[in-house]
Amino acid sequence: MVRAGRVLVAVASAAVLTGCVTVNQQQAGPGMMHGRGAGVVRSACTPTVDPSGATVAVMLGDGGMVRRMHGGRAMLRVVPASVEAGTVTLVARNMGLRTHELVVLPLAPGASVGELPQGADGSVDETGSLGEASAPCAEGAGDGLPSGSVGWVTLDLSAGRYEVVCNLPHHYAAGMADELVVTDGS
Ligand SMILES: [Cu+2]
Repeated sequence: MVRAGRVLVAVASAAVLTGCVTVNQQQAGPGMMHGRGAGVVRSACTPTVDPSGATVAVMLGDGGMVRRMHGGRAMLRVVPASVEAGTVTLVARNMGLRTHELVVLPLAPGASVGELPQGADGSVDETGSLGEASAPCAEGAGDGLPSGSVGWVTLDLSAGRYEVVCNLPHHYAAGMADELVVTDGS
């Protein structure tokens, strides 16, 4: 099992500035890796996490920025895929070009990710949702995470299997779902 602390460190180091400022990456010159203060090249937003809990990074992508890695398909990846029960902060980072979101749904025994029925609007039933991250540079629900933005949600998860999805129209069918396993830690 991967300790959540490492993920937390990674997330924290990737977001060294406070506030929520998205800077055009094209403004970054060759010195961007060395500069301090100047040349901010990413959405600078520090998720609020409980250091005593687990942190799960959720990468949201689509045919834009992840084309090489995933053939241009929409995708959602949860890392680590397993954490201990208790406080869990999911930090969603939209690496794609389109707006996405993160919704945590229970995964029924015997069910697999991607099997939920979709309505005529291309979304799945969110009944039983444990929470969502869909507000840029904020915790909880909002209107969606625009390209390059970060959102997060802290939940108290009991042991079980969960399906983390993007429930914007037709994104689930496009492959934006992944499994998160929560263990009892014993
Ligand atoms: Cu999406």
